[in-house]
Amino acid sequence: MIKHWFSLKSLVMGAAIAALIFGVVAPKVITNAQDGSTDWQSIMAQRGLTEADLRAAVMTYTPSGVMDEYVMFASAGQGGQVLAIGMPSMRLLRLISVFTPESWQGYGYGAGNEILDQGNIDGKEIRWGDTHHPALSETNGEYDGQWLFIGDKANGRVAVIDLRDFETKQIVHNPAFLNDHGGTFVTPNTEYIVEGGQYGLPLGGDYAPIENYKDAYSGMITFWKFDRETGRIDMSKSFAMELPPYWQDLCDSGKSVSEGWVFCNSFNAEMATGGIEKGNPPFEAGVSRGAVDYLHMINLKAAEAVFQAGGAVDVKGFKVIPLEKSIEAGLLYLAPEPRSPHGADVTPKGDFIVIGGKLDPHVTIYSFAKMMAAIAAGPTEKDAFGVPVLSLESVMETQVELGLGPLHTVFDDQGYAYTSLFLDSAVARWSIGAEGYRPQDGWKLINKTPVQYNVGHLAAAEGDTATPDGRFLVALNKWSVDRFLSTGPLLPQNLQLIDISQPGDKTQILYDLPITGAEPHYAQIIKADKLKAWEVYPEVGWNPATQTVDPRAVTQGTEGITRDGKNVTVRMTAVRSHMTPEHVEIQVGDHVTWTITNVERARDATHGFAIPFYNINLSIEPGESITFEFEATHAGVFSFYCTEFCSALHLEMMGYMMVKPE
Ligand code: RUQ
Ligand code: CUA
Repeated sequence: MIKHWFSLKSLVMGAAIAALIFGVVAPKVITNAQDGSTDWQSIMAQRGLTEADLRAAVMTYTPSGVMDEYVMFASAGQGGQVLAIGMPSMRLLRLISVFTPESWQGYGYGAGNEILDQGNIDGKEIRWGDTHHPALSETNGEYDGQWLFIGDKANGRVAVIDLRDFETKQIVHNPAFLNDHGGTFVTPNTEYIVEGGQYGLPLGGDYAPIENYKDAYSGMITFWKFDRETGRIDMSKSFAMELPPYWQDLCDSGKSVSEGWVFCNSFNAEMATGGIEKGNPPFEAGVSRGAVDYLHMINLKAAEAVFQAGGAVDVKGFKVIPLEKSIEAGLLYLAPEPRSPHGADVTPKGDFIVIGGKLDPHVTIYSFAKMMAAIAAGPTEKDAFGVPVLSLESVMETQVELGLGPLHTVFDDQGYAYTSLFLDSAVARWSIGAEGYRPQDGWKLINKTPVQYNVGHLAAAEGDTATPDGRFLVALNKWSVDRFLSTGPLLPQNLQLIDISQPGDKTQILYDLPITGAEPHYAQIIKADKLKAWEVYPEVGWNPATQTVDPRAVTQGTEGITRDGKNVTVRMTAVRSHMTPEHVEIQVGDHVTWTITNVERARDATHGFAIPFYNINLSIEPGESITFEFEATHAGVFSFYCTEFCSALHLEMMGYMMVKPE
């Protein structure tokens, strides 16, 4: 299917240009004596590679020691984590554990437990998440490389990751609601992190019979106030809005002209309640019965004012603006969307909102200016709850027919939009026919790039900013089927890197990256030079939870074990290739508080620390200090050791914890 729109000559030139870009020296061409072909030509022939393949290789190959230009942060679905992937090499750089314990990073095995515990709900320990949509922090509508946010669809939680050390710092949960989907998205200066709901539920997690769905169930959107000073979400300044029990789905924040507004699609205006076993229409039919659903337009600026003026009520300790209040204050408007919509994506200039059609071959483009005019003119319709409804004609700019199953749309620097076509397994490139984009082309489909297979989201380089970079697009495909060697019935997902640097129908798949672990729903791609990650922790004794030196940190020469009744304190340092002390003698019944400080300053000199049986496993990065506690419940001799192969004498980096019987 790949069009050979480039010649061998342009390929060689491309290689030369790539060599210039990547700073590599073009290799000396070796001629094969037998047939006169050059070395790379015979390799091509041997491996059955085409010119297109070679072009893809040249565009992605990144020699050892050469850094990638972009970093993609992808969710890791029901694995509860986030992946950092270098682009264009598609090298996996880091897994960041967020909602799920992870032993390599020592997350949840003695360290990180207090962060995981922040995500407990009503005291119930929850140790996984379904991560969907990562959002990078923004300043003036541009990624600033400081923070990353990610939502947990299953349990309605949001996490904060600090991009100085790529570690999770906070997990929050709105006690008024148990699931989400339309998050996370940030406002252009990261004042708020938006967490949209998904399935209708009774507020506050209460019980209500499903027969009372319309009256007793609600939708929800939460606005988490982010405090850059503390690097944490401020619960006391965060609030939510009750919405009708339509299934709000994907949201996006307005930017530039539409800054201060938030847009969400929804897909159960029918308020279907399922129950196939009772002879009711199943959800899949009931939810798509009607001809239209509702785009939600939320005036966040005005909602914030209502919340600050005391217009929210308390639901399980969280401030929620009731639906009646939102209607009265003009915070919420609806507009019809074609049946079974998905995705809500704001164009780079903030002037249009694109909604995919799942069961409709079009994307529908809404004009923000028309929305404002229609609101000013006064909506004539209301929905079943009294929410004003703007007519489709009054707010729609146009529709573009793309193909089967349009879902999500991202943007580039050439005025093109890209929409994933789930049923077609393709990426549609289409032109935005408005001023500032591609008025010369009008609103029209340009080409479709087949992808393998069942594409969900797309991510474009700097794609959710006010000024996307273009160049690279990634299709996040749900199925890989025949793309990789078989790993049994459970197959990886397939992330495909696509070259979008050329105009018109010249798009090319460059690379397939199988992702194991779980499904990366969405990703954001940031220019690598915006990230300013620490090489080692700034000072020895650093506590990543507070991002300051921990007063409990241990310096060399001050190690030791002290006892106060049943409370034992172990103060330990780790450095290649020993831990001090090496003998830890305690008794059954002791409560142990154990601090280990990695006093290394060398980059990458991480030590692990495991105590068998006691379920302790830490990753102590250079400069880091970790304190963990446990009860000495079992007598015996336990060989603790470093789990990172840190030095030639790594195997000797161990000690004995001797627990005497009572
Ligand atoms: S949406 S299923 Cu991002 Cu297409 Cu979650
Ligand atoms: Cu430290 Cu191995």
